[in-house]
Amino acid sequence: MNDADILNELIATAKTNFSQSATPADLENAKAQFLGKSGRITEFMKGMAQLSVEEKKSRGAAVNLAKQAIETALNERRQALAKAELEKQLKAEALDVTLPGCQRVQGGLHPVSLTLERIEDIFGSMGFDVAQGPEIETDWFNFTALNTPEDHPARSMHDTFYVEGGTENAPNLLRTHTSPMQIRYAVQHVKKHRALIDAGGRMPEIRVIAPGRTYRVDSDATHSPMFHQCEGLWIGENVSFKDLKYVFTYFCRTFFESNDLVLRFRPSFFPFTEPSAEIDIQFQSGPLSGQWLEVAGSGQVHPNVVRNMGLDPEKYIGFAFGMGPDRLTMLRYGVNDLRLFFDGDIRFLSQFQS
Ligand code: 2U9
Repeated sequence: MNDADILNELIATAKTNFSQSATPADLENAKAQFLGKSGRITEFMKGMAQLSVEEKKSRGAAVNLAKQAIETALNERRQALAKAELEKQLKAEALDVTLPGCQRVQGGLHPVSLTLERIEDIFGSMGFDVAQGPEIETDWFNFTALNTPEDHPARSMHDTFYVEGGTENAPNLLRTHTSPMQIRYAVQHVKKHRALIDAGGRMPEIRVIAPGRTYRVDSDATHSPMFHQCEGLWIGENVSFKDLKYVFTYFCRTFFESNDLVLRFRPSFFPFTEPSAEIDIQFQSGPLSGQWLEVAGSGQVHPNVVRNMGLDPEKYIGFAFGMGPDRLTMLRYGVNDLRLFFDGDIRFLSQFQS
């Protein structure tokens, strides 16, 4: 075989080996067999040492051409393998942009919870503490301490859910209002300051709201057996109806974000307050403009109730109010059926995400 044949055969073998290399590592091994230090091209060049200058020139040129041909074949195979690798990777990591997204569903507060937070913030800004307590109450805290007579209709089984526990004369029940929590709070407060009170000192005022769940035997479009209440209490040495009017006006105007909203106090009766008043509000603009809407009950705390807190009603006086956060939520958002709040329909509830 002459030089040309040998070099052509070398090029052909290299091309075959390269095309049979399935991975970049195989390809580099195949390259070493031809272009490496002891590869076949290098070996071929070693045999040129004894040749004449002319022969070296022509043979050298032929070897360089063969070397270039092998390097070209090598680079082509390198590129082909890299391309195949990239395609394999792209296929493995293929992304179908038409698939629906994996969005994380974010929950939100119930509209009544939003109202309760709002009430707590507004009264908190006026120095009211927030008290929470038991939903199963004793007859004493729910009725007796609140000056509710033995024969009051609210105490009947038609109105109140009685539960096991307690005694025949003092049964346990689901609280019908949050007022028992205010009594509990006041009794604790008075206990804490007993020494100061007995010494004739100035007791820090009781200023508290009690938001929470309450229960009555009642169910229709505007009544639910479980409903929310928020009651407030402010007791001190010189707390008057004037303060009630100021506090409640500020609350309503802030809650409904309506600075020209007006209040009306209508005489009423509750066993735990005397005198008592219903509180109506009137918007001056918007869809409810001009109508009088009842939003709360209120009154000066009855002397018997002040006495049940452990205080002298001749010295301590104040006011209380009670409102229904469910109804406030209906008014604020224009909801016309109370039951929507308790059905748990996500299409309704998701409209209140803030
Ligand atoms: C103490 C003393 C007195 C709280 C009061 C009302 C009037 C009242 C209703 C409004 C809407 C209940 O949810 S509702 O139906 N509440 O009319 N509540 S005065 O009186 C108290 C509370 C605690 C120690």
